[in-house]
Amino acid sequence: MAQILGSTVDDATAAGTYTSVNPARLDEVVAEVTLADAGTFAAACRAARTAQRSWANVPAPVRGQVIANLGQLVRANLDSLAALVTREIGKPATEARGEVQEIVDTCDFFLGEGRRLYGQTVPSEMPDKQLFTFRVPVGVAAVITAGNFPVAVPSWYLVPALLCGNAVVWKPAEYAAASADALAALVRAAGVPAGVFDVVYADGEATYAGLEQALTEGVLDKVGFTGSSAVGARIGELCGRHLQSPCLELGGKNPMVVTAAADLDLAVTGALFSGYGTAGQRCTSLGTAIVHESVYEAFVERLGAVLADATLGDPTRPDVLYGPLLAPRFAERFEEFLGWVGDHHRVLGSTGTGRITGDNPRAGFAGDPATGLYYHPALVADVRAGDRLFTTETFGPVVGAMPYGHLDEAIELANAPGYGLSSSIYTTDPGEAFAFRAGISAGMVSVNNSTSGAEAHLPFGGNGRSGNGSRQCGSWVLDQFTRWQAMNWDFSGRLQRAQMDTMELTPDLGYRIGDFRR
Ligand code: UN1
Repeated sequence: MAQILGSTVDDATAAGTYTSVNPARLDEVVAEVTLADAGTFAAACRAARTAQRSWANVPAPVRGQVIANLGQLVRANLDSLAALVTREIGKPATEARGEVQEIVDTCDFFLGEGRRLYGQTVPSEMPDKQLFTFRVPVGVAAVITAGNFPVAVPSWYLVPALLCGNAVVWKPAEYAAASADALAALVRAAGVPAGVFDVVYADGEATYAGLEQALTEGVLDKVGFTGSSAVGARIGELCGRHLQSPCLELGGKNPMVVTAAADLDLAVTGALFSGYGTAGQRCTSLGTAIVHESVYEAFVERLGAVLADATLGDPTRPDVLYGPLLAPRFAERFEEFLGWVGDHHRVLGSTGTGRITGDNPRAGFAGDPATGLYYHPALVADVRAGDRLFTTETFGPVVGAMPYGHLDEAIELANAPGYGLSSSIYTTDPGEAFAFRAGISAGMVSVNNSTSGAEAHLPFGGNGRSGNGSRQCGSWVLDQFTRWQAMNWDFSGRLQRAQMDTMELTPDLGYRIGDFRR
């Protein structure tokens, strides 16, 4: 069991403790975490402010080498970090390895950015004057992340933020503290100097108060947040009052449209993974399958059948579709979501609903369900546009299904909940695929692929209730962690006034070429 301190700040004040347990074996404690208070969070930002200046002076290619070191260290520790992720949040072993690989991919992309981080030379409208642009680090970034991707999603912030010359204060999810602590150790081992990167463990309210204090003191320049739409809105409001635009990656009610022209087996396989992989606890997880009426019954029946057949259970086994829910609070919330199932719905996909127990068993369960937070999957057919199950993100192994008649109607339904993170369409008709792409409000669109499956070098982010339009990953995230600085340098030896002392060449705008038609 790991003992984790709330912060490395000298005068850190404790504000309670959190016990992180293995959700597959609730009696196994993974870490005891001391939580920090708001003042400690602000102190960490203050210390980061001091350290940031010298980090920004380290040449970008050298910072890129630190990112290369991190990628190398993560690759060398892939097995143990993935095993820890499985142990702490119950993510199946194969998916946990994929998650760690995502950090390596992120490092692979950004290590080269240290040798680019391009600015531009821009022509001036005046002679003997040159214009330039430079990318300047924003300063101190506070990064607040969820625990469903306890190491990959944080790396999407930490890696580019550090590469660009920022200092980072990271507030991970308490229920994934041991995984965060392991990643933090690798970041330090990669050569990030002390003070440039700090980790603060705190609960939600202390974090919010700490953000407010740091913003008021002027020691925090950027907030990155991955989590719920409700908390994202609070953070956005707080940052807005301090004239800052946070990078917000929020929830999703990600639609999958299955048209009459779809390869139905492929669509069913995609729905199974995107709806129930990671126990439906990705922000890119499938929310509602919107299926053409001509194939609706066949889709529901096939998805229900493969779901009923899937192996659930011990996440260390190689072939499980999903293991336990992340932590007790997610199990409680999932039970609430199940309360939204109404009389007009049909529930398919398992031998029961709710928590899997000896009395409420799941056929073919791998292991002993009594030890962990295991839940039956639910495919809820016949959801309607007014249902809460349709309008609201349900983090957990539940997917809704509804029929549609015309593609326009499907697109309208897909946009209706007001989120806009990910989406998917299954069709063999390119016209339908492009019509969907143009009509859907989501930041990400998959064609003949699941709603999950972002890659580290493609922009990731949402609109509406899914975010404020910010994008992570690839070169797009550089705009989150740098600001453009424009420079003009006049070497003419005289004052040249822009727009007024500009050279003019006299045109003859009345000139016409004549009529050559005869
Ligand atoms: C998240 O759930 O916050 O595409 C991120 C995916 C993963 C990332 C999910 N690569 O589902």
